[in-house]
Amino acid sequence: MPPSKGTGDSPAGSYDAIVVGAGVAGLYALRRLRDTLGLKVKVLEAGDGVGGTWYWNRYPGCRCDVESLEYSFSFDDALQQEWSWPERYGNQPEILDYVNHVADRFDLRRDIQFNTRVTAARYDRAGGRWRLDTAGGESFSAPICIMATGNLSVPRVPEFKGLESFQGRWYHTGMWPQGGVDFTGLRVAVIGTGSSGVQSIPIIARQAKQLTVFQRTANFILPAQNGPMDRARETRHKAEYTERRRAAYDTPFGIAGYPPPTRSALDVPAAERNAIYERKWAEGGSISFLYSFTDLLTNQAANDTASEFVRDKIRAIVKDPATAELLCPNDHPIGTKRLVLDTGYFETYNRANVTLVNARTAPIQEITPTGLRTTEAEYAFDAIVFATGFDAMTGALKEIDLRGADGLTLAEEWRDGPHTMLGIMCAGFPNLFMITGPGSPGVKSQMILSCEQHVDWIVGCLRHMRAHDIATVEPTRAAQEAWTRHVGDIAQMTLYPKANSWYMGANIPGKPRVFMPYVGGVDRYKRNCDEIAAAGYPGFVMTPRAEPMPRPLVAAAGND
Ligand code: NA7
Repeated sequence: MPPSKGTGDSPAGSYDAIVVGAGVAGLYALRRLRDTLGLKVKVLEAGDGVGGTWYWNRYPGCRCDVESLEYSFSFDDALQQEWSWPERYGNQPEILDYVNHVADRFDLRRDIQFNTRVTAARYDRAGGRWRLDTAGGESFSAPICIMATGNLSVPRVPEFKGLESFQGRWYHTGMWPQGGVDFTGLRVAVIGTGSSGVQSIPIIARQAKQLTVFQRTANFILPAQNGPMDRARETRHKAEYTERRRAAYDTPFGIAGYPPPTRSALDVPAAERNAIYERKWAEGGSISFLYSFTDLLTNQAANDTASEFVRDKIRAIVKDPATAELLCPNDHPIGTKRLVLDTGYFETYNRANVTLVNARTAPIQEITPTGLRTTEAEYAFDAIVFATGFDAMTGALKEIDLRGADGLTLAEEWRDGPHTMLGIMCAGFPNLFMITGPGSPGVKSQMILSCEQHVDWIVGCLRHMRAHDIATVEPTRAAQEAWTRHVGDIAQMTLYPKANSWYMGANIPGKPRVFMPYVGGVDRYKRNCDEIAAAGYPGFVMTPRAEPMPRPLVAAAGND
């Protein structure tokens, strides 16, 4: 372990730990490493503010699909008791306010350097340090490096010919201008109907003169049933917060309060089954719906019953039958792509100024100076919105020239898909930790809970190293490959690999088709992590420090 805070003579740019990213993961890592372990930490952040995903995704309608009472930090009871969310689901400005409040409340900003994009990270085995270079030409070094770079942080605009020739304005939902965009009176195209498209389309439709939506794949979309926070429910929830947060770790998605299903969809008569789906539809939310029956994500016939229920809903809402049919998803089982929660999405297609175009049968060929051309027609637009997603899960890590002890880059190591131990570490990359990396349940869970769980596990590991005079930790190749195989094996037991999703890397041309998240459940995953820690980290190589650390090590005061 590196020395405790305040050793005084370290050169500029030299720290005990460097954290890349000041989103929820990076902020919590800073809080724990600095305030619990007493380390000298620097957080490097590309943006000019905290918040990560919630900092960049400012598109209209951007909202979390996990309820706000759940989607928040659990590490400080006063924080969770005092913060009050206005609605059932937090929207982007509210969540960003919350993250800023956390940064101020715990005095985190003083250790964050904004407007600093990390371009390279190399490990020097002889010196036992990571050296990070930034786009601005600065260098930082530390024995410990934590990549809190996010799973949906590299926005992707498809490589359409002619984009540079477009004379109107174009936007990507994940790089939205800070001041917002006014589409009043404009002819607007939205390309993409994932969560970002579905959330923004109803709002853009209300402003635009004409909105044309280009849909390549119809998605399963459920009503969020958002509304003002039910204050009685909030009071009850807050009274049970500690217990609820603990119970969340015993659930597959990291969210407590949904009674686990007990029956197969196929064991229930059709009328009763539909009544259950109807109740879940009215209740709102995705987990509740997927929890209708035990086998919606593992049995195609069971899944078909839920898929057909949703298709019938679409047919009932959308008045034009051809548009309704085009909006009906039919190429993947429900839940195998990220379920989208909406507010008034399907109703939007009943507006006279909204048109849906099938970009599957008529793919977009090029952007023109005045709009775009598909294989079938040419369209004129004043503005184009790319809601085309992200190079998910591996994009941000592969974008950095990240080289391990043997000089190989992570991108080379992951040529055929990500190989990780627990989604937290990689063989050959000593003391480099990822928060919610591929191979962890991160994106399939309540993300803040997973960030906290990963950081807590890392803090436990660093404490173990400090107690045993260990200089470096890294997983063995054998353990890493066993874990990576296990992640794949679990996925194969489900319907998930049937969808061309960003979980599979399918939205990026040339990206290996590997199912990246761990879908064995947060509960099973956390037990596994805890058992590894309790057993002294089997599957990891711990290299002793050449010279024992001077004692005593002074840990700063802070919560454990
Ligand atoms: P997603 O879910 O990856 O959605 C991207 C959308 O863009 C999706 O509908 C894609 O169709 C579409 N797309 C991508 N490239 C093209 C081209 N070339 N032509 C037409 N359409 C295209 O990203 P989001 O930002 O909406 O959501 C990401 C996550 O954020 C979401 O899952 C939540 O977890 C929050 P495709 O389906 O690939 O055919």
